[in-house]
Amino acid sequence: MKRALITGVTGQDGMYLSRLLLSKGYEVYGLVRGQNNPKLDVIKAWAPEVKIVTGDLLDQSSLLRALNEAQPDEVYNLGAISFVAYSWENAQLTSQVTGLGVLNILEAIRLYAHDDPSKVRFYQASSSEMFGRVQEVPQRETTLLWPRSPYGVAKVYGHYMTINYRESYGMHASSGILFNHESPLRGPEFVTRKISKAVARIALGLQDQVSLGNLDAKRDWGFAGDYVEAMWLMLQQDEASDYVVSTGETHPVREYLDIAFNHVGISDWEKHVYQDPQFFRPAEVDLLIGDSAKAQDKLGWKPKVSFKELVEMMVDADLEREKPAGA
Ligand code: GDR
Repeated sequence: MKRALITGVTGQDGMYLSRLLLSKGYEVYGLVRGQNNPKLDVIKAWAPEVKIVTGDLLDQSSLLRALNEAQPDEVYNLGAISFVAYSWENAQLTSQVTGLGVLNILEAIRLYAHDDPSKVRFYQASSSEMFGRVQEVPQRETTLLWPRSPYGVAKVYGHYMTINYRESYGMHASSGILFNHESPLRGPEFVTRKISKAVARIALGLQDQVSLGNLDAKRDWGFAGDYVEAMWLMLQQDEASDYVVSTGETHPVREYLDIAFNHVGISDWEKHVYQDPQFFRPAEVDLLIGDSAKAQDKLGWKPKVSFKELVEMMVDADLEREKPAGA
């Protein structure tokens, strides 16, 4: 039986990945931070078989302890401060957790597996946010990185540190450059879930308007359930490497709104949406579109859920959650 340790297990990807690994017969350990973490109950309900270990990406000795307890064959580093907008307000903390946290876990693995650092396979959650002011369209593994947010800068650090540990110590360390990926488990601070939740509530007569930022920003949005498969596939390869994971399609926020509102029978949705300067960012990533040819060729991976299916899945889940009890 293989063993895996997941950091960020209480997040969207951690939840999908834990179920995927459990379905493949893994013994799954999830690293959870803090005292009385409110998300603990969520992961326990979602996947009760996951064994919880406590630790913090900022505390290297806690990571060593977690590794000793889990004795993993595979480590998936999904833990991070992941909300880009927040990273301008908390740039140092984001740099520490999202950036330095990667070094802490890599170094902990190197110390733990000192006889053979390649025996623990490592996945780093890198991000399309690293492409920022894009230098090439579509973006691929070799595209020059130009991050446009403190979050993006921290992810670049983690990305290169992963490559550095692979090259310096022969670690089986792979970096997945994942474009935006969403699901009904997405946090409500991200634009897709913010919209799906608002649309459901507007359809149910529970609210009338939603305030948003830049509606012209474009993203390459896929389904998180598809993307965690790519993570797993990366660690099953003989050689570690870096892979872009994306759908190859880009859509403006406006189009997401259009599909979501039309799904609940509202076509004149503009009257329900207003733009609020507080949701605009100091610097924007305007056009993200990924070329996942390498992942498709080498991993045999491809996205299954279309953009329209994704939007409708999220709206349907929020309609279910928001409908009055007994309805
Ligand atoms: P992103 O996701 O920053 O791409 O990072 P987010 O959903 O927050 O923003 C996407 C785009 O939508 C625009 N936008 C708004 N965004 C939010 N959150 N709220 C709004 O009201 C709003 N209005 C418009 C934003 O300006 C932006 O252009 C996500 C995260 O999951 C990262 O952790 C991950 O690395 C990347 O995706 C890939």
